Amino acid sequence: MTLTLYYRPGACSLSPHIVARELGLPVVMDKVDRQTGKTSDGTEFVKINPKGYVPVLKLDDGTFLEEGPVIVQYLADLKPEAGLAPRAGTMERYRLMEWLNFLTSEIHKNFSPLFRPTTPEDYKPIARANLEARLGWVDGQLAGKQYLMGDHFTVADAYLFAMLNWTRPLHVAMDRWPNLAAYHARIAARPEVVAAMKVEGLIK
Ligand SMILES: N[C@@H](CCC(=O)N[C@@H](CS)C(=O)NCC(=O)O)C(=O)O
Repeated sequence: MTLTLYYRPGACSLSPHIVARELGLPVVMDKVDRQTGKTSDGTEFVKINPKGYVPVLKLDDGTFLEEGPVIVQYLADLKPEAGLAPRAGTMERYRLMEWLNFLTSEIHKNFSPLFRPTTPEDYKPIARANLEARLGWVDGQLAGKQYLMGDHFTVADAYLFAMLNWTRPLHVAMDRWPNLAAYHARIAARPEVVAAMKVEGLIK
């Protein structure tokens, strides 16, 4: 089975990259060049995903799967025994999807305007306040827990980790949220996370 993950270094595509590595799946990593917008073979990325964003997973049959929260579940379901997502149909799986939906709509999309050069300056403090309120809530949820779902690392943790990496360039100080800061450091130390970060050139 050949899977190809289109990614941009340090973007939310780091989440499925980490998941693939944690699962031991031999996913081919194809970098989308930020300047040219082309993949490694010179294809215009918008021809692959007209929405223009990573991640995209190319499947064995040549079709494409989009949307990070769905891609990570697809990958986890290829190796359910690894436990990166509870079995489909269980209440625990809905709890995971509850996290993924919160992360994508409330965390990810409050980060996005802070990166976009076209965001009006007077909106940025509002987006920042929204983001900080939600990160503060997550900090409370992590009290006494190793990971979002409890003691086990899941695909939701890969997603939140990828986004927490953005706090540094945006000067969102994490030390006011001790559970979240410890959680970020805990995930950063996982061997497959270190390996994924190295492949993307995020650390040496
Ligand atoms: N709804 C999409 C959003 C993905 C997204 O926002 N991707 C960003 C990177 S984190 C992106 O590629 N933005 C366009 C760009 O960087 O040019 C998903 O959840 O996968």
